[in-house]
Amino acid sequence: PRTLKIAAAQMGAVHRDSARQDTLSRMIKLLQSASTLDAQLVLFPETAFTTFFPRHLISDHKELDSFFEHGDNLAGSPNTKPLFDEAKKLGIDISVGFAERTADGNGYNTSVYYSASQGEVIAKYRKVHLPGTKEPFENPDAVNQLEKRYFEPGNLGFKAFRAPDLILGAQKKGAGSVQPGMGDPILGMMICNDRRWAEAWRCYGLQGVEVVLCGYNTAGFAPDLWGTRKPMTPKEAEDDAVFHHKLVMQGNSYMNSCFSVSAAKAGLEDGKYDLIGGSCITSPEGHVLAEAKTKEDEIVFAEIDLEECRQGKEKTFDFDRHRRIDQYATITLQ
Ligand code: CDT
Repeated sequence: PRTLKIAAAQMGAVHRDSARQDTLSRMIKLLQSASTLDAQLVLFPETAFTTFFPRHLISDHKELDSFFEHGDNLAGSPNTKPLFDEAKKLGIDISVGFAERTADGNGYNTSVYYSASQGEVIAKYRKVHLPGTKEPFENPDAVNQLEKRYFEPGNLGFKAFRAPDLILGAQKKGAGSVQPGMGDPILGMMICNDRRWAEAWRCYGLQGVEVVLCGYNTAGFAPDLWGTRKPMTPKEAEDDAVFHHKLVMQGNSYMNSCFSVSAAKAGLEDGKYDLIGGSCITSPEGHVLAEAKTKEDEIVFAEIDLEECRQGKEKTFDFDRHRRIDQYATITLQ
C-alpha cells in the first residue's frame, strides 16, 4: 500500500474585523489537532487567513491591502509565517489559500503547497475560474462576488506535482515523471469555483493525479450570483449548494480516478453572509470517506491508500486505451 493520512482543516467564520493573529492562532490549533491524528497533509480553505473579502466593495486601499499577502515570501511574513513554522515543527505538509499581491501589483487568488521535509513552498496555483462580477449587483441586498474586480485569472495552469517524503519507501525513480502507482504522491491544487469545471480536473487527470486539493468559500444563499430555477428558501438553497459541492467532488474524483480533499471556510461571516460547510474527502470510486459535521473549525480526516487510484486508471478510465482525442477538438478549439 501507499498509505497517506490526509485532512481538511475546515474553518468557521472569519470576519472583516477579525484580528489576523486570532485567525492564525485558530489555524495553528487546527494543525495541532490534525497532528494528534498523525495527519501528514492538511488542507486549509481558500483565502484562509481572512474573511472572504470579495463579497465587499472595498474602496479603501489600505483595508483592501490588509487582505492580501504581498510579494513572494509567504513563509516569511508575520501574518502567515507561524503557520508554516508549526507545520515544519510537526512534520506536516500544508496547502493553504490566500490573496496574493505580486511585486508588479497584480492580485491572484492563490494557494501554495508547503513541504515540511523541504521546509519550503514547493508548488503554487492561481485560481483560473474566477466567478462573479467586476461591478457590484444593482440589488443592494445581493451577495456580491467581486473576484473579477480584485483578481486576475490564474496564469500558472494546472500543474500536478509530487510531494516528497510522505510515502514510506516511495521509489524515487518516479519522482520526475507522472506515472501513477509508484513514487511520491501526485497532487494537484484547485480553488473553489475551479471544482465545478471538468477541464480543470481533466488537466490533472491527464497528469495521473492521485489527490486533488480544493479549498473553498461557497455562499449558502446567493440567487443574484447563481440564478434560480425556482424560488428557494435560504435553507433549500444551502442544501442545494452542498449537494452541488459534493456532486462535483465525487463525480470528478471518479472520472479522474483520484482522491480529493476539500476544505471550506464555513458559517456566518461578517454577521450575515452564510458559507456552506461540507468539507470532505472522496475516493477514486466517488465515495465520501469523511465529511464535516459542523460549520465550525473542524478536522476532517482519512487514511487513504493511493494504490486505490489504479483500478480506475488502469480499467474504466485507462486514458491510453479508451480516450478518443480526435473527437474532442471542440473543447480545445473554442
Ligand atoms: N469562492 C468561490 O469561487 N465561490 C463560488 C461561488 C460561485 S457561484 C456558483 C463557488 O463556486 O463556490
